[in-house]
Amino acid sequence: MKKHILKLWFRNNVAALVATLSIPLSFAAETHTVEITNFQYKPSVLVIQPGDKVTFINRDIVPHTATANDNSWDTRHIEKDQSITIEVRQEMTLAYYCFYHRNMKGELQYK
Ligand SMILES: [Cu+2]
Repeated sequence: MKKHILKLWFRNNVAALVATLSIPLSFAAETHTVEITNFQYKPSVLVIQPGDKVTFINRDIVPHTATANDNSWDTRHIEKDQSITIEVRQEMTLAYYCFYHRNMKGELQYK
């Protein structure tokens, strides 16, 4: 009886462990870069998958942000030649703008 329970426990937990490990291995998370130059996000539309990371680099003299249209995420203030990395989550709002320059718009897009 005891041996049976142990065997069952082992089987269930090993299966769970294998399942846990195989999820991150099933696709490789990528890190993408969006450069901000001349008051523009480049690329302005970036194709991503949940789990990926996006690094925003500011190449302008003035500070910028990348802020979700509904303000649910925000890089906040990015100084010249500084960068902020965010992680893409499934439920995330994909359209963003610059808090300081409202005409600056960018978009993340799922594959
Ligand atoms: Cu800006």
